[in-house]
Amino acid sequence: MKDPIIGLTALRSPDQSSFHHILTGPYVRAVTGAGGYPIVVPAIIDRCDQALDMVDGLLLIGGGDIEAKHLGAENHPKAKFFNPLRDEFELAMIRRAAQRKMPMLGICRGHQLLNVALGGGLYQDIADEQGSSFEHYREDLPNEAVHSVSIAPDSCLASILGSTSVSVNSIHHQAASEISPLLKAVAWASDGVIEGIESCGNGGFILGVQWHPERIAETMPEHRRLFERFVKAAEGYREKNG
Ligand SMILES: [Mn+2]
Repeated sequence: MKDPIIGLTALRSPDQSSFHHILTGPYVRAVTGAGGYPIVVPAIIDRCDQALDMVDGLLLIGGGDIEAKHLGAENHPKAKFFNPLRDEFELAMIRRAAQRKMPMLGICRGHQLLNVALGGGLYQDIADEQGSSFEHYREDLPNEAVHSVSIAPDSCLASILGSTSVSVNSIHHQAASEISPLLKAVAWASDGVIEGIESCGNGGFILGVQWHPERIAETMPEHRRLFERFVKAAEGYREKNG
């Protein structure tokens, strides 16, 4: 049987003359290592359904900040690396995938976007809007654990990781605020920043993590299990809908 196909939304190159769609290696390795076959889903706004028809699961990767107009707010002065087309495309893809009950995994920006797409809110800057002085933006140590996260014992996330606490990397200055009515907050840093959201009852599987498990999956095997569980959910989706 062929591997479940995982569609990964792409970064778009900051080089505005080339418009490359970029997918970095660690995402490809993490999905492949978990038994999935990764494909790049380019941001073509009027082809969302065509893209979703081709895949068994949707992985929303990391990237720049979401434009605040999607929150009904003004952009915070510290918000950066906007990509308006990607925002619109990913928000539309998430809403359509949710209607199909397609498994989704959101990483960093993808985790925040899952929440926003499904009706939740966003702190545009943790220090200024959430009032935490803990530094979550550690791009100097992208592949290393820099803080711990506590996980709700009754959550899917805890059962996947086999623990109610995990060490994570952290490359973000924004964070989920109010949680979508379709999701639950299930993981927190010690300053209260939400690091995990999920909806995994009734055969569905939506998981968002604020950290970058693809970058530490090889050194900290518990993070590999997030991809394994996601690919398994995609396999179940294909069996049901294929
Ligand atoms: Mn963090």
